[in-house]
Formats: sequence, structure tokens, C-alpha cells
Amino acid sequence: MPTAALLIVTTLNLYHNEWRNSGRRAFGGSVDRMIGRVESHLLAEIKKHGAIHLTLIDPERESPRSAAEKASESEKGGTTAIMVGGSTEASPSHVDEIVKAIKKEATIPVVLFPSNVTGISKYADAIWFMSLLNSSNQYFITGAQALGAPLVKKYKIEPISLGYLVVGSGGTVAFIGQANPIPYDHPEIAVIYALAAQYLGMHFVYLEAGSGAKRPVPSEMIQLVRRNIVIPLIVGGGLRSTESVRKAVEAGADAVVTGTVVENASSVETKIRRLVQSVRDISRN
Ligand code: 1GP
Repeated sequence: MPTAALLIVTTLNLYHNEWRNSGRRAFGGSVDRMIGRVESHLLAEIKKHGAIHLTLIDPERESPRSAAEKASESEKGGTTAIMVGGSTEASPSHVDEIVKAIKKEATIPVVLFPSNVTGISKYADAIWFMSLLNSSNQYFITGAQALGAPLVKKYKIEPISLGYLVVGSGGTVAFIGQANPIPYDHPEIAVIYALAAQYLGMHFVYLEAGSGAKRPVPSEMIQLVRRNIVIPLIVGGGLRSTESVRKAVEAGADAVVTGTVVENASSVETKIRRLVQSVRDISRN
């Protein structure tokens, strides 16, 4: 690695360790004041366990009843929160029904993961207020966010700022979001976008390989991003086995997201429990 890059990696790693050890942002109180209940919960769980597992439910593929069952089983399996969203959103009323049904069966937070304004539901606890930073279309960087912001305010949904980066082939999310996906073998591009997210004041960065991706985000990319940012790092897309989850956490993911694996599991609770166990085993080491 070039000397300058090594210096940046080493210096920022110190900040990251400070954040991990203290459970607070290196930025101090001014940012803390902007952190809501759900975000505080996620950060506390990361601090407690080292890393967390999040379950993604795609409204497009579920009925309210099946979504509620999967959320409930995922909670019993130890997942930290339920994310609701997908690249091709169902109707807003269907998203509402899904979130309402989940809230009846599960006590953990429901965090919206919208690809558009139609993914906002007033019944959710929080929303990843996300910007697809490597989109070529301004709509997915700031346009949809501006249209959605008044609804988030009106419904009093907790916004959690997130820099969203599509990696590899990117799948449906890359196509719909008109992304320039970051090549798997160019982790340095992920680093500069993740740093930009941090410097823009975003609270989390998400490296997304796309739902059902054949190849998840590579460990080298997770490692390099983790070493260069102080904000928490989420990784998702194509994580199906305990081994792939273990690798992502070992590389430095603070949170891993799985979706497809829950859609196909015969016992959601068992599958999630194994994944969560895998996350925690690594985190303790
Ligand atoms: C997609 O990262 C999530 O947004 C989850 O992907 O469906 O492949 O688990 P999977």
C-alpha cells in the first residue's frame, strides 16, 4: 500500500477504535444530540455485541401475515431490528399493512429501507434516510429525499442518515437506482465514497452487493472501508451462510443484513439464530 494511504488508514483506525471503545462518536456531543431512540438502540447493541444482525423484509414478496410471522421468528432468533423495503416497492398502502402487521407481532424496531417515496410508512419506528451516493441520477441522491422529507417530519418517523453504496453487479438496486456500481476489485473507490458520506455528516455507510447477489461484498473492500471511516458500517447482499456472515463481521462490518435467506428458510427462527450466533462469535474474538 502507498505510504500516504497507509497513514490515512492508521490515523483513522485510531479514531475508529476510540469510537468502538467509548460507544460514542469521535465527533462529540453535537452529533449525539441528533441521535434518536432507534439509532441509539442500534449503536448500543453494536457496542454490546461488537456487531449486529438485521433482517430485511421485502414488501413486494410478502403478505402482511407472512411478513409478521417472519419478523416475529427473526426476533426470537436474536435479530436486532426489522428493515422493510425493496428495490421495486409495493403500493404505499401495502407497505403500511406490512409494517402494521409486523408491529403487532414483533417488539424490535421496524426501520424503513425505501427505494423511493412510496416506501414511507407512518407506522414505522425509523427510516434509513439514505442517499445512493454512486447513482448517476440526482433523483436517487437528493431528489427522492427532498420529496420524502416532509412525510418523515409529518409522520414523526426517526430519520437515520445513511450513505448507500452499490457494489459489484449490484442487481436490481443498481438498475433501478441507476448506479455506477463500485467494482469488486476496486475497494479504494468504496473508501472515497464512504469517507465522503462521513464528511457529509451521514451516520452510517451501507455497502450493498444487491439482494440475492451471487457474490457478497469482498472482505478486502469491507476491511479497507472499515479502517478509513469512524461511522458504523453495514454490509448486505448475497449473505446466505453463517460463513459469509462471519467473514463480513471479521472484516469489520458493524451490522450485516440478510433478506433472501429468510424468504427461503424452512425455519426462520433457526436460520436467524445461527446467523446471529455467527455474528456474535466473531465479535467476541
Ligand atoms: C439487499 O442487502 C440486502 O438490500 C439483503 O440482500 O436478499 O441477498 O440477503 P439479500
